Amino acid sequence: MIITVPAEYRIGDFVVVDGAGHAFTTLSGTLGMFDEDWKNLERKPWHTAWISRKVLVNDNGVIKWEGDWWVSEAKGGVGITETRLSLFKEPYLVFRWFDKELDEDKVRDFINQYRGEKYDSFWGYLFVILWYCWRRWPFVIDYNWTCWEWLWFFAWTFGKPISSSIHEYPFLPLLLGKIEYPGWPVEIEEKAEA
Ligand SMILES: [Ca+2]
Repeated sequence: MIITVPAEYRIGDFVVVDGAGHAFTTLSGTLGMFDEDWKNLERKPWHTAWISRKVLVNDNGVIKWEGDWWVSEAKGGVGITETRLSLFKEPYLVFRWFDKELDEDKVRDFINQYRGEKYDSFWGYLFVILWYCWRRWPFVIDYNWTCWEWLWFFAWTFGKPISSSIHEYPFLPLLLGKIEYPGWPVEIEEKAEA
C-alpha cells in the first residue's frame, strides 16, 4: 500500500526511488532483456531504502518533529548509513510493509550494529540480476551490501521477509509484486517459478 502523506509514514515503511544514472541504465537494460514486465514498466524504480526515524529538532527545550524523515540505506561510497528523505534527488514512493509499528529501540540497535558496513559494487547488482534471470549459478555470500540486500535483511530481521529464502534477495521484480507497485503485475512469484 502506498502512503502519500509524510505525517503518516512509519518506521519500517519502504522507500522505493526512481532509477537514474549510468549504472541504472545498464543494469535495468540487462534486466529488461530477460523480464518483459520490467521492460514494459513505465516508471522504473531502482534504489530501495526504509524509513528509520523522524528528524527531530530541539526548539528551546521542546523536541519537535521537523517534518522530514531519516531513512536507512546502503549507499554508494558510504555503505550502511542514514540519509534525510528530503535529500533524495529522484522521485520516490513510500510503501507500508509491516502490519504493526516496529519497536523503535530495536530498530535503532539494528542500525547501530551494521552502520558503516560496506556498500556492494556494480558487479554485485549485476550478479543479483543475472541470478534472478537464470537461477542457475551457485549463490555467493559476500559481506558487502546492495541497497536491495539491505532492505531484504531488514524485513527478514523484523519478522516479515520479502521472500521465503535468504537466497532470494528482493531483486526489484520480486519486491514490486509484493508491495503492489503501480503498473506491476501482482503474481510475479508464480511467473518466476514457471
Ligand atoms: Ca552483497
